[in-house]
Amino acid sequence: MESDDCLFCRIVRGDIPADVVAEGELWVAFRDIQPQAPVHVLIIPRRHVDSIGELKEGDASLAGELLIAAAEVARLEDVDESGYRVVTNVGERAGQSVFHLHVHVLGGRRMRWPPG
Ligand code: DGP
Repeated sequence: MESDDCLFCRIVRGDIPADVVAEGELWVAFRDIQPQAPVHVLIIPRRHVDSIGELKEGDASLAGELLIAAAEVARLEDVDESGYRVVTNVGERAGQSVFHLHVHVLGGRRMRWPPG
């Protein structure tokens, strides 16, 4: 999908408002509009990537930054000690509905396993 049509690219550009909780050079973190837990933040790369399935060897620093950002968001949202889950869905069958890579950070309640 071209970035002009991509919902999360539009959030990165500021065309669509979002409740931003943190930002880095390569990423933006904002609250999910349909929270599945008391804390539910999405971390997205500023650059359009469909999913982690599209990441290449040269994207290692971006991939690492997204995980480090997840830990930072957990600290900011005060769930770092109580526990939290980091999820990224790849493909429609796995539950991906927005095809711009995003990492979910969920916390503030007990998580079950296996996920549905
Ligand atoms: P996924 O199903 O893994 O692709 O997650 C997409 C998430 O994006 C879903 O939890 C709802 C969230 N979402 C969809 N549209 C918007 C939006 O316009 N703003 C925000 N903040 N979140 C959105």
